[in-house]
Amino acid sequence: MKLLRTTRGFIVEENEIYYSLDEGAWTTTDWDALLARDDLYEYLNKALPKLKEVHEPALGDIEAPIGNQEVWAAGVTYYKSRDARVEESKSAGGGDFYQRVYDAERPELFLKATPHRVVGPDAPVAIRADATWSVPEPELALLVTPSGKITGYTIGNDMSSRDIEGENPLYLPQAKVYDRSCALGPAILVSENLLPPSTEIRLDVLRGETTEFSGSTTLESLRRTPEELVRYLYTSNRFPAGCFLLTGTGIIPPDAFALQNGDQIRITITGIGTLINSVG
Ligand code: DO4
Ligand code: MG
Repeated sequence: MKLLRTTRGFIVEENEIYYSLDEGAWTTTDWDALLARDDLYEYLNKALPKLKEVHEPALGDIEAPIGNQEVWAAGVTYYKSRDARVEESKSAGGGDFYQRVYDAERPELFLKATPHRVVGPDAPVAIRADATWSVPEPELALLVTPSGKITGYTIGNDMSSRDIEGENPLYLPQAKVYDRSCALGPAILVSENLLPPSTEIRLDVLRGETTEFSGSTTLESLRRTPEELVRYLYTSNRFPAGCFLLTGTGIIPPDAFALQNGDQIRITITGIGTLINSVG
């Protein structure tokens, strides 16, 4: 079952049939209250037979599935990310840190975005004005409730300025956090089950008619479990509205590749959907 936030209200999708959460006893206009529920799956399942069927929402009506949640991100959780970072930061003397964090028990976690820095599907993500080497990072995003329960999954794009990050690891917040540096959506897959290791994450970057880059990975290559990442994030740290946690990238375009304005970024995760954003 999927949950969508649209300009016309909140929508539940089950087997490609769409239902409005805006009718009758199940009316809800409070996205934060919905996302904070530990029983989100049971709640929507119970609501479903009583909801009114509606048309599939148009792409332009779908908003980022975020209210007042912070977006956090894990880093260096795939060996491909580790290898790329070791390489990019070698001359700055930072290479060793990436190898060490990949092997360590404690993961790398950083604050990626506050809600106003997040865009939804079909909206442009940005390249930082002073960056020369920017890439998309296609990542599985967890929806985590205030109590620390993972109740859903969506798609995240952790836009990154690799030249800034590579110059000095201490520049990471500047390389990662700026206006429109994060995309989320289109839907939240609400599920009681963990996603299977075979779940594929796929990235395609189109430049005009040409596919400039394509790559894929699966959750099998994710070195950390979602629960382990949440446990560290929630240690001595409260999230009154819950949060989204991006789980890291396992797809790294070759060093010669840099995003340009006008590129289209398509990120597909099995069972969730495709998040499409242009750069601009
Ligand atoms: O430490 C750099 C950031 C790593 C990251 O964002 C990732 O691996 O996805
Ligand atoms: Mg990342």
